[in-house]
Amino acid sequence: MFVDYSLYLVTDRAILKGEDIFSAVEKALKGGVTLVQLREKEVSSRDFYNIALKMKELVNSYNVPLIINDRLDIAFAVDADGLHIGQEDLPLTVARRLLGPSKILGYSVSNVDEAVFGEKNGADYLGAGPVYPTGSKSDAGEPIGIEGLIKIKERVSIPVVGIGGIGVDNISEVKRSGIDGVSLISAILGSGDIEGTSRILITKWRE
Ligand code: TZP
Ligand code: MG
Repeated sequence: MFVDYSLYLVTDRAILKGEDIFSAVEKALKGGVTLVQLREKEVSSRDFYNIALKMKELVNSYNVPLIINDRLDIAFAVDADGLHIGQEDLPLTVARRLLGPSKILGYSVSNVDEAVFGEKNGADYLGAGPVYPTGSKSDAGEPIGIEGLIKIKERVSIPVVGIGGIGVDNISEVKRSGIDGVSLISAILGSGDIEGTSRILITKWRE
């Protein structure tokens, strides 16, 4: 499956201040996001399932894949296009074995050792960060900076997506590191104009 990692939206309802998540994601899709990850940290399994089911239909109607954060069961239940896991989630090898070869499997890393491990053990892409300080993840750790991204990119051949503190003002600098895409929460969902900001970001990325 060809996946365009250029502008990868990760959802966070905390930042939406009550705006409906589906209409927010649809604006981002209209603006040009190329991949969407549904990340739900504080809902019941039933609610996560129901949101994921509807989100899958919406996102796929724009020919964009939907990735589920952390929950393999939810990914299976809604036949999502992939799963994204971190260092504290199911072991990567187990997730790959259960998921099968054809679904997209993403893995969060913050250094070269984790990145090399990820590539060897079944990840299709790496989410590397935080690149810059972020207010969207309390336990994100120390920023790795552009230098950290470059080191990771040099050591693996699978796609690398930068995450953490990326927005309109620094997306061009991140692109120059040579990575394959950027993953964002607040710069898109926290902006007053989700569609317009997504369009600016994808335009800058493609410059
Ligand atoms: N993982 C590392 S940083 C981060 C996640 C989920 C949060 C990114 O959010 P923002 O608002 O784009 O900095
Ligand atoms: Mg996780």
